[in-house]
Amino acid sequence: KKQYDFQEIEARWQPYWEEAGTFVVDPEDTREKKYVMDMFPYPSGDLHMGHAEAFAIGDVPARYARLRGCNVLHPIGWDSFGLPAENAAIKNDAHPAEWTYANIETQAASFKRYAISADWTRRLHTSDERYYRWTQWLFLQFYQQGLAYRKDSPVNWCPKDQTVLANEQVVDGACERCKTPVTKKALNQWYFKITDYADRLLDDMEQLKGSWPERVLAMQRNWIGRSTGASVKYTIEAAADAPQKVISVFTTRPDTLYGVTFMVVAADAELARELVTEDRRAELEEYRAALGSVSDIERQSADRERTGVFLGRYALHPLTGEKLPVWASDYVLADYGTGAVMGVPAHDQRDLEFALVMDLPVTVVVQTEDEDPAVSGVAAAGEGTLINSPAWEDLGKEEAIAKSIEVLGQKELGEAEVNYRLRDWLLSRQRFWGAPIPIIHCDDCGEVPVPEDQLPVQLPTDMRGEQLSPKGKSPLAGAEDWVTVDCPDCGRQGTRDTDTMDTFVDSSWYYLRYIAPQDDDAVFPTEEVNKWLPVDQYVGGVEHAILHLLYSRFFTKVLYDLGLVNFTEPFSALLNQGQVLNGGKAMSKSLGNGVNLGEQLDTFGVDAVRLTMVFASPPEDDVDWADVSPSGSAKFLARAWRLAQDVESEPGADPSAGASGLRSLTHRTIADSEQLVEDQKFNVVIARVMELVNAARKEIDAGAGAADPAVREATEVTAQILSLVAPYTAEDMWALLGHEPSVANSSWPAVDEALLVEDTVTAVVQVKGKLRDKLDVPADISAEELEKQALALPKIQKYIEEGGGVRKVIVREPKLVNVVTG
Ligand code: ANZ
Ligand code: ZN
Repeated sequence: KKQYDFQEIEARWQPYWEEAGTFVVDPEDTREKKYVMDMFPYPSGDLHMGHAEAFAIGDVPARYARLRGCNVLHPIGWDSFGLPAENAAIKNDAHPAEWTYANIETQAASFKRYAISADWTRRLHTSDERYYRWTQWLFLQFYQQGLAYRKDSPVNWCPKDQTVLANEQVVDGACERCKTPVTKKALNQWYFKITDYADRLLDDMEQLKGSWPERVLAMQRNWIGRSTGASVKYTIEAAADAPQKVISVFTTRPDTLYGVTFMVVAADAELARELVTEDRRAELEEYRAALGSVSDIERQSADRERTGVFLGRYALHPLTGEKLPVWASDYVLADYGTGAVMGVPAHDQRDLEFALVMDLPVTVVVQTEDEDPAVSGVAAAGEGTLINSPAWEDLGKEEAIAKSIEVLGQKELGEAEVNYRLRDWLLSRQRFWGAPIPIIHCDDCGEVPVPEDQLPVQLPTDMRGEQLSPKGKSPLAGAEDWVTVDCPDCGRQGTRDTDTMDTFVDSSWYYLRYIAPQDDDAVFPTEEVNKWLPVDQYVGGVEHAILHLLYSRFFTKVLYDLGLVNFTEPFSALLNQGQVLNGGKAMSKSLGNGVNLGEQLDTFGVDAVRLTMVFASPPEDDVDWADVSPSGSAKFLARAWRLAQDVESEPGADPSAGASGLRSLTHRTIADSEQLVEDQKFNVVIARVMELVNAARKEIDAGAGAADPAVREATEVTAQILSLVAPYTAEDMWALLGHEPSVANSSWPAVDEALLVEDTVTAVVQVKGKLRDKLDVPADISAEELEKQALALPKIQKYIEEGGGVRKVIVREPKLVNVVTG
C-alpha cells in the first residue's frame, strides 16, 4: 500500500481546484449568501507565520458555510500602497510598483499553495489604477458633501521619515514605525470629517454587541470618547497691555464650580500667547519650545511633574466674581475641549498636583469620606453632597450638575455640552506611493476637484530611487510635468495637489469593491453590494481594533447617507485571531526567534501546519510555536488518510448495518462539531475528529474490519470535517473513498438524531472475581470513569475494606470491573 505523501497530494489537488474554479462564486447561485472575509495582507515579502495562522482560522468559517450549503464569497486582495514599498524603492533605485507587485506574486503563489478557499477571480490590489481611481472618486464624493476639507494645523511630524503622522501612529511620543521622537509642525492638510459621525459611530455599536469582541467595542468607545458636561464662560480681566476677553472651558463637573481656584490654558494653544502679559512672554515662549517633543499621553500622565507659567492675567469667577489666576501648562491639551480648564484642585487629581506645586488654594466643595486633599495629595473624587456652593448646597452630584447648568444657563454663562475625544481624520500624506488627492489648485478658482472623467489621477511611472526620498513635502511636488495642469474650471495653468491619501482610505472600502473588482464603470454595483453585505464574518488581528475598523464603519455610514448602500455597519461579526509566538515571545529579527513559514510547509506539509495553527488553541488565543507539534499533526493526518485507504465497503453502503458504537460516536462528533464551529472553538473540533479517527481504526482492527459500513461512514465524516482545516488530505481521502471532488462542496454531514441517544449498558462489578454489585453506565464510558464509579459503590467499598484495600483494578469497559484486594 501507498504511504501518505503530502507533497504528492498537494501537487495533485492545488491545480485541480484552480482549474475547476471550486471556490469561484456563481453569479446565478441563489442560495443563502455568506460573506466571509479576512483582513487583506500588506505585500511585505513572502507570507509569514502570522498570515498562516490568520488565514487558516479565517478559512474555517468560509469552508463551513460552504459545506452547510451557503453561497459563499471569500475574497482575497492586497493592501498594496504604503511606505515600505517606497522605502525599498529609494534604497534600490526602483519604482515602488516593482517591489510591490513582485511581492504580491510571491504571496499569491504562497496563498494558493496554502489552499485558502478564496475566489481568485475577485482579486484586487489597492495600488492598481483600476482601484485607486475609485478611491479618488470616493474622496470627491466626500469633498462634495463637505466631509473632506483642508486646514492649517500643527501636525505630528516624524523628522526621520519626513512625514506627517496620525495621532495613532505616535506611540509614547515616537514614530510608530521608526521610533524617532515626534515633533510638531504646521501644515495645510486634508481631513475627513469623521467627527460629524461620532454619535452614530458610538450608538450603532449596539448592533455589534455579542458578535464583535467586547474589548474591541470598548476600544472604539474609548477612542470616540464621548463625555457629557457643560461649557462655562469666564471673563478675563483687562490688563495694562491687553483687553478684556471671554473664554470658555469644558468641564464634566460643573457642580464643582465653587471649588475653582485658578484657570489653566494649554501652553501650546494660541490662546496662551494671546493672554500672556508682555513681561512674561519670554518665559512662556521658552516653556512652549521645550514642549515640542512631548506626547499627549506623557503630558497627561500621573507621574509627570506639574510645570507651568503664570500668564499675569486673572479670570473672574462667573458666580462669585472672585479673581482667579490664569496659568499655562502642558497638562492641558490644546486640541481637546476648548484648550482651557477651570482648576478644581480639591476634586481633580491633575489640578490638585498643579495647585500643590504652584501653591494655589484648595477649596473642598463636595463632602466625601476622603481625607483633606490638600494634606493627602489625593483629590476627593468620591461621591458626596455639595457644600460651600450657595446655589446648589446639599444636593447630590447629579442634581447639582443639573442645577448648575440651569443656573449658568439663566445667566447666559454656560450650557450643557458634549465633547468627544475623536478628532477629524488627517488623511493627507507627503509621500509618493498612495492615491493622489484629486484636487487641482488654481490661483483664480481655488480648490477645483478633478472632473470624474479625468480620473484616475495617475501616479507618475517614471519616478524612482532618490526622486522619491522625502524632503518635507511630497515627492510628487518634484514631478513638474505632473504637477502642472490646466484648471478644469478656467483653463488657466494650475497645479495638482501633491499629497497622497493615507492607506487607511484604501482599506476603508475594499470589502465593497470585492463585489465587482473589474467594473470600470462604477465604484461598486449597489444592488449586488446590498445583496452580499454586510460581511457576515470578518477575521483579522486586534491591531486593527481601532483605526481600520472605525474608518470602515465611517465610510459605510457616509455611503449609506449618499444612498449608495442600504446598511450602516460593514461587518456583522468580527473574529480577532491571536498571534503566533515562539518561546512565549512575538517573533522578531532582533530576538532571532523567527520561524520561516516556507520551511515549515516544506518539512511538514501545508495541512499539518494549518492543522497545528487551528488545533493549538482557541482562535482568539496566541499560538506558541515552541509548544506545538506539527510533526504530531502530520502523523495524525496520515492516520486519517490511511482510514480512507483501508475502507472496503462500497460508496453508498448502508451504514445502519454497521457497528452501533462507532456510529453513535460519528453522529455525536458531527452534532458537537456543528456547535463548536458556531461557537468558534475550532481547536475542540479537531480534538473530536482525532477521537473519531482512533475509534474507526479500532473498529477496523476488531469488529467487521474494513468492510464495516460504519467505518466508511466515520471516514467520510472525518474527511468532510477535516476539510475545514486540512483541505489537501480531506480531498484525497474523499477521492480514495470513491467520491467526485470536491469534498469542499459536498455537504455538512447530516446528523441521525436517533444515534445521539446515549446507550446504556449494565456493568458488573466483582471483588476478587466474585460478582458483588451492578451498575448502569453509558456504553461509551471511559475506563477511568467506570473504575471511579465502581469503586465508589457502598457495597464495593465495604468489600474493599474487609479485603484489606485495593491492590489492583482490572477494567473491561463498559461491562466489567474486577477489584483485587489484599
Ligand atoms: C473641572 C473638573 C472638576 C473636572 C473635577 C474634572 C473633575 P473627559 O472626561 O476626558 O472629557 N479638561 C477639559 N479640557 C481639557 C483639556 N483640553 N486638557 C486636559 N484636561 C481637560 O475630561 C473632562 C475634564 O478634563 C474636564 O472636567 C476638565 O476638568 C478636564 F472634579 O473640569 B474638569
Ligand atoms: Zn481656475
